[in-house]
Amino acid sequence: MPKTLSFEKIQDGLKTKLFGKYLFFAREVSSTNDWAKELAELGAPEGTVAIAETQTAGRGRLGRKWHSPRGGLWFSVILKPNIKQSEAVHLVFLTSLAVAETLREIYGLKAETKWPNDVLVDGCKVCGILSEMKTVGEEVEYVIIGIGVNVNLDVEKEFPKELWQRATSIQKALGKKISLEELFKALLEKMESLYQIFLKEGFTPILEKWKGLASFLGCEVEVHGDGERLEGTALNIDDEGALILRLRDGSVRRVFVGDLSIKMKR
Ligand code: BT5
Repeated sequence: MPKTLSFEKIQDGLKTKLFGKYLFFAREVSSTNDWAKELAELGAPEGTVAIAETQTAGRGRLGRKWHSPRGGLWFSVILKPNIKQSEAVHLVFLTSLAVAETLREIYGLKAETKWPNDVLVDGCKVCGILSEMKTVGEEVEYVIIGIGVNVNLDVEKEFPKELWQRATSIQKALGKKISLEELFKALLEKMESLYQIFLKEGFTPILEKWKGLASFLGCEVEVHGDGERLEGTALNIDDEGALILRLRDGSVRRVFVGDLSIKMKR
């Protein structure tokens, strides 16, 4: 299975109507989120996708580095839903759900969703999502959903040592390489079908499915964010995407941003 992406193969047989109808492909870019933003500013329609074989400046949240060697899927989707700025976080949940469901259905992997923006396999990060948006007042003009999936990658060879315990790849989990193009098309198809549900029925059905794949709920967790470290039990996710945490002293907090690590499984 090659590490290179074939532009013909990522379009061939794609069953979506909206996602990937306009598809931009490059061997190398700085960040597909930056590229998609440029395209959105030029008037690219909803569903436009920018995908690259490698990124030289792939980003995570808070400007953190996202390692993007050849063999992964690094792409960004432009969405223009009629929602408020505070609701844009729903699209991150929708996307991690799409990735987790796809990895389960096609490859039989026990993929899990983790607050706020991860998909885990074997307790390690296999996918990260970065959403960025442009707003006009309270309304969203467009959202860029950036998706990074570690696919045909040798974690120990291609990632720095500090990620060996925290990151995984589909290759590592399955013990073999898979078709990048097939996974990409399946992801777009799943995202599109969940997006239709989201537009018709709102966030509730998405969140319910997401929670069904979130094994950290009910666990002892640690959350780093906004300059503080919180410890407690992850009780729930509310309809604004906030983590509901019961702290050691029994009080309950809603947490909107942060990095969560699981201390003890249920
Ligand atoms: C994320 O940030 O998880 C969002 C990642 C989004 C990447 C996509 S790729 C396409 C699009 N274009 C971009 O430039 N970005 C998006 P965060 O939760 O902040 O996690 C970042 C942290 O994950 C880093 O600080 C590392 O510790 C770790 N990390 C970096 N590269 C990784 C990788 N490939 N796999 C797993 N973990 C990684």
